[in-house]
Parts: sequence; structure tokens; C-alpha cells
Amino acid sequence: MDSGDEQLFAEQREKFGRIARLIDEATEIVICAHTDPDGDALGSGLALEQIISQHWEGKHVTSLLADDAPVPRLYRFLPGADCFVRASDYAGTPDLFIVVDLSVAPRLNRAQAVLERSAHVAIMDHHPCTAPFGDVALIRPDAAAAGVIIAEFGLFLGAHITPEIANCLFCAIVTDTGRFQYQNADSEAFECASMLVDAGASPSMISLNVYQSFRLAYLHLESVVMGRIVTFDHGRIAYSYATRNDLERTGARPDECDGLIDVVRSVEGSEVALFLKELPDGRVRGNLRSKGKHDISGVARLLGGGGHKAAAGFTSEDGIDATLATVLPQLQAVLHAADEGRDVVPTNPQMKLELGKGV
Ligand SMILES: [Mn+2]
Repeated sequence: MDSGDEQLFAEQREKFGRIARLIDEATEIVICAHTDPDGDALGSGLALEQIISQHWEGKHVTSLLADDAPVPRLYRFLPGADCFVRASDYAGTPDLFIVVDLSVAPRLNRAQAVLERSAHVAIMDHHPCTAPFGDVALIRPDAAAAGVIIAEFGLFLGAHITPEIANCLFCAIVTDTGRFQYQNADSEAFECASMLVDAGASPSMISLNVYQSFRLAYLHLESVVMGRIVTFDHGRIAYSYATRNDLERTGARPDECDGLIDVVRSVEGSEVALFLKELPDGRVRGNLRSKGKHDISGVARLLGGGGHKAAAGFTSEDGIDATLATVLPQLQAVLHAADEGRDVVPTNPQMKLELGKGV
């Protein structure tokens, strides 16, 4: 650990202490992660709920879902997943709202109204954020997953990490690191994972549920998306997409599409990957990945989204063709700026690409 790390951990401990004091003083507590929740959002939130319920007596803790949609099928095995309450069904006035795995209030979707009537707010997140809100904002973009921060909060408290908590946190870390394969899979993530396995987490059980339990309908959609992968700019950019019609035809559901970006990013020689999914309301959800040094978060932000250097997303009001025509030149600009040794990435949204038919 170098001195930078020590300072970081001292700052984290100080904020852990302040969050613990907010919990001390609260009775009605809610925990909520971002809209369209992934394994980190769900696993981190559930683990935190269990840590608080167990470590403090007399707290009433509720895990909220930001959306009206149920917990995505792949994550229903998580201990406590059946106890989530939809934010739009929650009528309470919390003493404390703990925001997990996000630090941008609009991404709380329906839970934003609950946030606004909460007395205090704490954030535990790992997304880069320029304008944090809340009474305490613990935001560590260097942490591989929000689950890493929650695991360390458990250790800080001296809480008993049960096998249930360990499974929730292991799921959070394994999914956000792409099975410990992305650039964020650092020694801290492995140390946490090791601690969680010691505490009773089962990597094989989690893997069976998250990575080896796909419905045939989803796999058929994956084959459509795979067959449609196009590379661009000498193979350095790979992209594909799924339309509403593809989902209808195969019977796959929008919440099953999380892994499709990994199919696109697996193309040999590709440096950045883009996957677009047409939502039921006609908007387009975009996922961006960088396999190496390139920072694609600026492209996501330009389109009103956000995320990390190597993994980001956005939602577009345009259709798939128009979104591709906007995003592909931006990705190309990121690569070319890096080629020329420029840090500044051109971000002119007017820049459009004329795409041929069939794209
Ligand atoms: Mn996360």
C-alpha cells in the first residue's frame, strides 16, 4: 500500500464513520440503487440491508427498486431478493436514504421522490461524479464495484459477514468485473472476493445462476446479435444491436440483454465495443466498453449518459440507425485522438456519419 492508498483508506474510514453515525440516528432507513439494476446494484444493496439489520437493533430497513419492473430473473436467487419494495409503492418518510452504486439522482427513477422526502442522504458509489449530493458522499471510482465498498464497510463495522451477505457481495463484484476479467479487476477486488469466499460465498453457485442459466430465447437473441456484429475503423470498433422485433421474435426480454455487450467486445483486435438495444418505448439503450487504454465515458456523457472509463452507457431518444450515426464517429474520434497523442476528445454531437443501408 503506498501513501496515496493510505490517504484514500483514511478518507474512506472517516466517511464510513459518518455514515455509521447517520445510521445510529435513524430508525426508518431505505436503500436504493440505480434504475435498470445489475448484479452490483442488487447485490450491494441487499448486502447493506442485511449488514445494517444485523449490526444495529431496532432499525427498519427497506430495499427499494428504482423501477416498477421486478428484479431481473438472473438475480432472483440473491438472498433477500424477494423482499424488494418498488419505490412507487413505498409511502414512508425515511430518516436516512442510502444511495448505492450511483451518484446521479435522476438515475434513481421512481425512488427520486422518496429521496426528496428523506431527512438525510448517504451515497456509497464507485462511478466518477463531479457533483455529489447528500450529507455524506463516499465515491471511490477506483473501487471495482460498489460491492467492494460495502464489503469494506462491513469489515469497518466489525459486522458478522454471513454466507448470505457474502453471496450478495460476491455476485456484485464478479458481475461488475466481468468475472474478474475487466481492467477494474484489481488486487482489492480479489482480496474482497477471497474474504467473501472465506465467509461462505459460493462462486460456483453464483456462476451457475448468473452465467449458466440462460433461457433458450435469450441464447437465440444472442445468436442474432452475434451474427450482426460489424467492425469498423480497421476492426478497432465493434458494434451490434437488438431491435424490438428481435426481442419479440426470439421471446427474449429486455432485462436479459446485459451480457450482449460482452459478446460484441470479444471480437479479436477490437478496442472499443458498442451494443444498442431498442427499448419497448422505442428509445435506444447503448452500452460502451473499452478493452484497453481508451476512455469511452466522455462519449456516453455526450449522449446524456455516464459511467466509467472502460464501461459506460446512455439512453437515446433516436432510433438505432440515428444513434449509430452519432456514436460511431465519436468512438472513432476517441481512437484517433489517442493515436495522435491528444488528451482532448472531440465531442461535437453534430458530427454525423453517413451509414450505408442495412446498418
Ligand atoms: Mn457498480
